[in-house]
Amino acid sequence: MRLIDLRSDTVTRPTPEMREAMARAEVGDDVYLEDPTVNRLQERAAEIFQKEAALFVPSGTMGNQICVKVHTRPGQEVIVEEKSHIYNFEMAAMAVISGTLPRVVRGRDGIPDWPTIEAALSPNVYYRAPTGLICLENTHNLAGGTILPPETAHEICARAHERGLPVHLDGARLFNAAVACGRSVAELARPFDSVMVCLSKGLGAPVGSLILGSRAFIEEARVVRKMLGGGMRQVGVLAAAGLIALEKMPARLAEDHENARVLARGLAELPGLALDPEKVHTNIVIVDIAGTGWTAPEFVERLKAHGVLVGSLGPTAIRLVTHYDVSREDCLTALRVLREVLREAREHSRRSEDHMGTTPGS
Ligand code: TLP
Repeated sequence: MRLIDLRSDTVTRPTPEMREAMARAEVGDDVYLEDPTVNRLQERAAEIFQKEAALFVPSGTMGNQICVKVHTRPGQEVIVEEKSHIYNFEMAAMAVISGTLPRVVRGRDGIPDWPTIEAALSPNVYYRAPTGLICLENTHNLAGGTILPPETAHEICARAHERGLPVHLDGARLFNAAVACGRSVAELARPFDSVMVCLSKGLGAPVGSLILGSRAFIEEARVVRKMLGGGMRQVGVLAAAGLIALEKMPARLAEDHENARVLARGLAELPGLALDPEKVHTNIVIVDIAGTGWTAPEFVERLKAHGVLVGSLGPTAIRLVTHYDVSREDCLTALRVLREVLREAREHSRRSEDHMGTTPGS
């Protein structure tokens, strides 16, 4: 049975063009700054994002954590949104690696506003840990791929900079945001002091993320990357795929967004599922399944038995992510499977109610 894998856009496999480029990549030792393909990827990324410099890193998590470390010193607080990846899925790395304390704020659809952030800034007194950094996320994963409005980003960064505070962007899916709101990634990245963007999610590269920032920032980031064991050698084989991800793949992300909307509209019609399809603007669909009577892990197992893989997020939420390796046809098949599984569930619960004599009138 062919599986339809909607767990994440991280599952995408390299395209034939990427594999070809990987096989042919010119390489050197990148710790000596001598890998021509890595150098080309970094230069090209800096150009596309209109930042002074870029650094290729093994993962989004390492990219985010290098940025936290370069921006802060131990004993400082970092403002993060309560559902952010940096806070929920990076294993307390900012505490372990940077000695910093997350100060959590709540956002609407993952997007905090400046007054909320301002209220969480540390007062300027010696017996309180000072705020060292603010982190934002675009698109916001756990909020369902929501887009950080450029105006909100500008406002937060401008106010933060007035106070001498840097702002980091977890832009793992910044290309999705750019395509969905019709702006360039350079424009969305402009107000931020550092940006992390992933090549290995919707853009389809097998491995790798980039950090972007000033030349001085990237120099320091390279030192921290090495300290964390992220100095890579003939890594041009990966950068070659990254270059194709960067140049060619953004153009097709609109297709993933349209597939996600098709899924969302279809799911919203199914009994027991709750979501607002109007809120789906990129490639992530989060659905509350409390009304089915199943837990998310049970529901995920049922779907898996029918060849559809989705992710579970907490006790009653599931996540479906569209990407290069799922077609419109796959999405329609997944919807049919979901409808069928939910119908079986209703029949099952009706039969057991009959059996227990709990059906009204029995
Ligand atoms: N997200 C993964 C999981 O870790 C949840 C996924 O399947 O979506 N920032 C954001 C916003 C992310 O969504 C992710 C990965 C990362 C950072 C970390 O990237 P990696 O997995 O390369 O360390």
